[in-house]
Amino acid sequence: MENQRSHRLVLIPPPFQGHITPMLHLATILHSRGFSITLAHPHFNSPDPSNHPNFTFLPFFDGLAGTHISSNNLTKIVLTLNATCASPLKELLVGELMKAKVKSEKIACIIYDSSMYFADSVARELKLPTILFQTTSASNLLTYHAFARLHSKGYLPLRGSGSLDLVPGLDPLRFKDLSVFNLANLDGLLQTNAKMLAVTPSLGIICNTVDFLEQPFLDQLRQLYQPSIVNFFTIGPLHLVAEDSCSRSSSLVEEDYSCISWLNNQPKKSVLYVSLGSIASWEEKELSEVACGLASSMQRFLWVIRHGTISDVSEWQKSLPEEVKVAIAERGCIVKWVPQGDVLAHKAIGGFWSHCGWNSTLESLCEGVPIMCQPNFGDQRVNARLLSHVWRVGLEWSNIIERGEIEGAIRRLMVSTEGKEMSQRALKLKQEFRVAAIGGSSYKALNKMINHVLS
Ligand code: BUP
Repeated sequence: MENQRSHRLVLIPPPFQGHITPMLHLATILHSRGFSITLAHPHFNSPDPSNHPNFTFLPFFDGLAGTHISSNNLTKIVLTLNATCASPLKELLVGELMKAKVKSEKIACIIYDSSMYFADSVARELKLPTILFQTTSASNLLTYHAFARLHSKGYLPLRGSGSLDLVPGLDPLRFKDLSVFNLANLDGLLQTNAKMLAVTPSLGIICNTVDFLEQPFLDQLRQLYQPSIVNFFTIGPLHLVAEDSCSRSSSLVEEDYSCISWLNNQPKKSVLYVSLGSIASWEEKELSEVACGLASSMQRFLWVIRHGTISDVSEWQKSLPEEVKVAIAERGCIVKWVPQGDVLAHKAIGGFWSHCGWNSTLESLCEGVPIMCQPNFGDQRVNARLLSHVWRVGLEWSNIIERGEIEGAIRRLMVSTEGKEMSQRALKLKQEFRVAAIGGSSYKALNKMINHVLS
């Protein structure tokens, strides 16, 4: 293994929590398997190097200073990164190649996030092998391929109700399940999509998914990419595969562990964990409806209201009806950011009201926690469809942010037979994930990938 330390991998994440987290898990796994690791990352929204003393962190210029990340400007950020970062990255890699020569090291591979597609041609210019890292599900990647077809047939923009047989096994997909539905920046998305799908990484694609979970979709992907890409390394869920490798925090925000003490005092499977992830959030009026719905559901709840969601959370709480304040004090815990892995693994958690980001989806299923689906944008809607219709561990409901609707959905998830059946199915998946990660398909795919990089 020590000999392998002379092989360095350069990993390139974009500045989004949902992409940085799995890439750091991947880095942790590969470091534990003997590689030296460099994280070459945009300056903006970057991870804290002190949490990962074994890795070298090298920031590069990105043109994003002062940007606020929201679901509305993600495509613009991706376009900016791809227009701005090629030269800074090239300069950085040339420097790394020189250092490697002095240290008798070899840069074995560049592993770039799919949204940092510019990195492929930079690496190619420097004659470095590449792997593309796909952080979304295989099924979602199939929908991205379908967008170009829809566009060429004049289907886009998609508006109104309707459905399409787009991905066998996941059909029909309703218009509203697709990230191109009702989209303001459709041209931007199609542009990034086309470029992302056109790259041909020389060593293959890593997918943060698992064979048993997405086999029919992975088969379709393999067919679609032949003959230009033959290697799909399905080595997920990365957080589970990384568990034995002394995984450290990858959060861009400080985690509040007080919620774990609070959970320790709650009965088994009694708490609903509520979070819309790192980007989406509720407006103040919606927060009040959520608070009222949570209160009248009579369930215990742990609720993430991220910093900056509203200007003053304690002032807002004071404005709530008296019985809701009492419910929050007696049965609720509100925090700004949680250690989500620890929360979902806690025995007190019985359900997750989630935006269905892919990381959150995998993290929840790996702990056998069923999901009340609240997808917002991007791949989240396809993930919600998978959860509710394919694996049947996710509750599809009206998604109307009104207290009565919310109360009804929470009760369905937490106390009804329907919810209990979802919970049982989720617990079965939990076991299957462990088999895949510990010696099973994901472990084998990881070995295959490592051999491929070293050969
Ligand atoms: Br909120 C929150 N703690 O309090 P997704 C999130 N996370 O650790 P995204 C915390 O952020 P998309 C918190 O565990 C997950 O790994 C969470 O990633 C962590 O959603 C990550 O679930 C969030 O993929 O949107 O990034 O919000 O990926 O769909 O663009």
